[in-house]
Amino acid sequence: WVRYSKTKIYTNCFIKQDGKLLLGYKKRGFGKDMYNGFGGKVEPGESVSEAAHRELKEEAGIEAPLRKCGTLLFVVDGVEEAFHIEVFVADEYTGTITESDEMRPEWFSTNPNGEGDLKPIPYDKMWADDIYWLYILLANGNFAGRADFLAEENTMVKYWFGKEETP
Ligand code: 6OG
Repeated sequence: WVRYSKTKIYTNCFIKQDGKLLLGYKKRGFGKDMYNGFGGKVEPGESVSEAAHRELKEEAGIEAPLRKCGTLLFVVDGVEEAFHIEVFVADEYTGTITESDEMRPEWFSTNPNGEGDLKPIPYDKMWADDIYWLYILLANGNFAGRADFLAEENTMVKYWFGKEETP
């Protein structure tokens, strides 16, 4: 394990509305064939919030009044840089949800049994950390967490996640 080095900052955005959660099926690159929120690297010269809005537009074709709700730090065995991810959420959006080269958007039910045509949130096809904080996001809470992942594997060897207490 690299004990200290640099962090790279990413965004991850979720849209929730009326018992539904919008996720994207990642078609290529990092996290391929898994579902996640919409996001990516913060580019030089832009703020984290600007990056979040840009990535949501690029990957899902929509705009939304995003609110920052969580901070995650991941260290991967053998990878020098740690991943710092700022998580955003919105309860509404404007525009037409559009598939991109990178992501295929899909609605899921927040009900564990699904609802009508909608399947429940596919935790088995998501990063292993998501199940520990997504329920806090869905309940409008804020959270922070960290995890150590094995190299090129969706396996956490050590982790901690928590709901932020409001002062
Ligand atoms: P691009 O490389 O496609 O951005 N990401 C993670 N999200 C979760 N939930 N868990 C992880 O555990 C993650 N590692 C990375 C950040 C990658 C996108 O994937 C997210 C970005 O939204 C390891 O530009």
